[in-house]
Amino acid sequence: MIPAADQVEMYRLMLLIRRLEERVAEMYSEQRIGGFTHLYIGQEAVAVGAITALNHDDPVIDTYRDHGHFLARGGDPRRFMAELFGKATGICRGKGGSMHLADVERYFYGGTGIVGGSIPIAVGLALACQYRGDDRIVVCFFGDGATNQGVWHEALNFAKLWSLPVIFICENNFYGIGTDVRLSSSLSEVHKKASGYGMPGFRVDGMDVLAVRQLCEEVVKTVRGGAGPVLIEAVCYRYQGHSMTDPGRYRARAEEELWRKRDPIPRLAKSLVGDAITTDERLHEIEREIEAATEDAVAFAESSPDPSPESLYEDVHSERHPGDPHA
Ligand SMILES: Cc1ncc(C[n+]2csc(CCOP(=O)(O)OP(=O)(O)O)c2C)c(N)n1
Ligand SMILES: [Mg+2]
Repeated sequence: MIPAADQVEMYRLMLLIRRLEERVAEMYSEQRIGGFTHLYIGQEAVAVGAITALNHDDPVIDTYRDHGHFLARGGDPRRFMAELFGKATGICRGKGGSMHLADVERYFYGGTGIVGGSIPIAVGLALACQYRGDDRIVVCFFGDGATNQGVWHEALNFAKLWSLPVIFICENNFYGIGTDVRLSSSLSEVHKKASGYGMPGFRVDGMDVLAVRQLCEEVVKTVRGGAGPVLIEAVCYRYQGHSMTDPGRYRARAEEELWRKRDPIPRLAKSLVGDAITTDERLHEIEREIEAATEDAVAFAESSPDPSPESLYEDVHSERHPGDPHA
């Protein structure tokens, strides 16, 4: 049984991601946010269920669809919004933007625009954990499209061969931009690909945060215990287009409506109240707190300074982060 306080916190995190991203969509339409932006709306249960099953210092690494994971990891909403606005107060001083949120102090090694690009880096992080003999494990998030990249196969092969402490989490939302997974992948049930590398593969309902958390807790235990890597396929759906500029005409409206009925947020609210874990009043209070935090994040971003022209020459080469044993 997942502790009551954890369940309420998972509700808060999913709602925080949802509300902040709704504001991101508005701000993007008003051209206050530039560049590419990929919304995570619909998939919140995967990031929240998985990341809350980890220790705070287990490294997490991600794709360009990284808002949800950054926030689930405890990232600051103000510095999140400021980063998207390209402001100096952003988590990467306004130089990363939506696709490259990174927060090394929270062991969040960030997003990348390269499909599959973070997967070998995750394996490197896991090799570092093993080499140092600490008991940390790495979690790597990616989409169904990434599992057809050559680098994915090399990384999984190496991870198994060296029995590395890494959990690969594929968020199978059935599309890579506009391409149906059945048209791009020889095996559209991604978890079955694990058998090609002799590692366990699991499939979970990625619209059910409690199911994701439950499975991840079990898998985290075995991986931390030294059993080697695992692949999890979380079946989910993104409600919006691939990015802010994609109207998503390749999907049937009926399909979209079907998935919206499985929305993880009201689903958890229902069980929280139904199982007397919390009250409707408390959930409304959380909603109000999140609305205030969202407005505060936008106001902070708006009133923050742009990066100075001189700062272009800063952060070009990485420096060791004192608190980061992986640096
Ligand atoms: C190496 C590489 N090839 C192609 C692209 C263009 N591209 C960007 S996103 C994307 C689709 C990826 O889909 P998926 O992995 O399923 O992730 P999702 O967007 O569904 O979260 C592609 C092909 C890229 N960014 N990098
Ligand atoms: Mg996809």
